[in-house]
Amino acid sequence: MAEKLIITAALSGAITIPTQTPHLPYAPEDVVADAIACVQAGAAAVHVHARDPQSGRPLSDPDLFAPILTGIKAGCNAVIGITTGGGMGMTPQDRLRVIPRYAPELASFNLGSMNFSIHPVARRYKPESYHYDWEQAYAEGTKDFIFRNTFGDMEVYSAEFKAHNVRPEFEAYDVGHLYNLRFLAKTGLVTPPFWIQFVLGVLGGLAANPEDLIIMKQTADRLFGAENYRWSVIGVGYPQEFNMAAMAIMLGGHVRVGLEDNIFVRRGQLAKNADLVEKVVRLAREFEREIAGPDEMRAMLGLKGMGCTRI
Ligand code: KMH
Ligand code: ZN
Repeated sequence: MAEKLIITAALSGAITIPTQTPHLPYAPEDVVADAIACVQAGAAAVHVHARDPQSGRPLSDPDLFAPILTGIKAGCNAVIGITTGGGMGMTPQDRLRVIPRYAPELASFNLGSMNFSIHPVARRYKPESYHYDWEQAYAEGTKDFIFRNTFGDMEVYSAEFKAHNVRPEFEAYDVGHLYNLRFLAKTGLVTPPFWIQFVLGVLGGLAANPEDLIIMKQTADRLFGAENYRWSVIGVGYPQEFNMAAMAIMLGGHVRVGLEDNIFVRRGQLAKNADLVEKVVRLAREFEREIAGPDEMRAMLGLKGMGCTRI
């Protein structure tokens, strides 16, 4: 019997733009409301980015996270994972500031530098149809965006995560990233057991298809040993998000969904965050996979608990 399914809700991210969907939350009260609704729907964890509350532009100012994090803590017992991936235009140093500030239970740790683009999205919209003036340049600008996570950066990140007792959620977009993680482990910078997100479907990384998911899982099994890591999958786009979710449910992995990665619950039907979680819960029921609550996730991953954070 596979262990209980951990569902993470990625609420807003830094890639989806407000013009794509009216349901994208960016004002803190909307992000908090979505987090609570997702936990009620079956999510154990939420993955949090911050944006300008008025325009929805992704920003890295640690102060912007405060009302979101305290609101989520007050409203539900979700495991809160904070991004250190940030968004376009943010330096690795900017992105890391949330770690000493909040010392969360969990934070993303991206495993390599890469192209990371949504520029094809920009082609779908006429210049006059954007809701905010930053969106077109942001989306088009990703064509030349290098998502920087060098070995030097990862060394600094490893030390900072350790210093503040933050559990890394390793984000692996390609097979090479798993080798990078093995290198970090070999040099003693990080220690198993690992919690890894296979991020599939980003333009610049592997695709969200069954073959690539299996390659990631087989490579991780070989490099780390199946007993030394747990995996979850992000399928970017629709229907990839749910195709990958179904595979993870079958294969004993875990699932992340949310408007950060996909905006549709059915073809052509825009979703709220909780709709995406509900759909995964329905799929899991069909496969008789039980859902883990936040405290069950804490026990499974050995997380330190909200009481040990600065939230
Ligand atoms: N936007 C996702 C594809 C992070 O926040 O560190 C990857 C992500 C990275 O969630
Ligand atoms: Zn993210």
